[in-house]
Amino acid sequence: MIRLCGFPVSNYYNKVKLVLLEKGLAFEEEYVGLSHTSPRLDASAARKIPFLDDDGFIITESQVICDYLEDAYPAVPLVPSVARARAACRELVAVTELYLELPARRLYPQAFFGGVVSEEVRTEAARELARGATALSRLARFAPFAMGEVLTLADCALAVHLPLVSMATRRVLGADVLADNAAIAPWLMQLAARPAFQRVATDRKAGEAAMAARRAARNT
Ligand SMILES: N[C@@H](CCC(=O)N[C@@H](CS)C(=O)NCC(=O)O)C(=O)O
Repeated sequence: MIRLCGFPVSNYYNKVKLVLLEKGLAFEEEYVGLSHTSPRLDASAARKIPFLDDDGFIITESQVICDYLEDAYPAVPLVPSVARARAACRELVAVTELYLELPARRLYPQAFFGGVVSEEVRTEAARELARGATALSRLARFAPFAMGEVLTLADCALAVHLPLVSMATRRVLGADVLADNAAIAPWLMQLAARPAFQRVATDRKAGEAAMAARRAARNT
């Protein structure tokens, strides 16, 4: 049995979950939090989530997990079969994660957790995010899917990352770094009609509510 380990508030967890759902694979979810004392987290090489446990084979890093799923369970492919198209699909995911999600992540403490990020961090993040937004416009087609006519791994990754990038930059930098890309909103709306994306959204909302309740209980 495939077990996806982590928690449904994580965008990287949800990227893998979308891939599992869209590939139609049977899997279980195992809640693994980031507590320093969690023995289950020891299974993850860098003590990060998500990680996958496929009958005792443990593998970490969302992109590596998705590549493993593609190799081990090819029946419903989510990466094109032609070498150049395969590379382009993975390039779009890499560019989005390196130059949009990761710099936006530096803003998350202020955007989502009540902290404050320094002017220096904001300036550095803004510079990198501008590079990412330009690269995204060059690489993503959103016609109707991220890579063109068929749904791919890129849709699963971008759909969990881009809304966070927009929200974090709007809240911390005062403007959505992706605002100029008019194709994103209709593409997201179209994906939201798919059962896999609906399930991930529902589970994420439940996870956020549970997290807020735990935080409130700690503060009383
Ligand atoms: N490159 C990793 C990123 C995963 C990641 O950043 N996970 C976060 C939760 S969303 C995490 O485990 N953070 C704990 C930490 O950094 O110690 C992947 O693609 O799986």
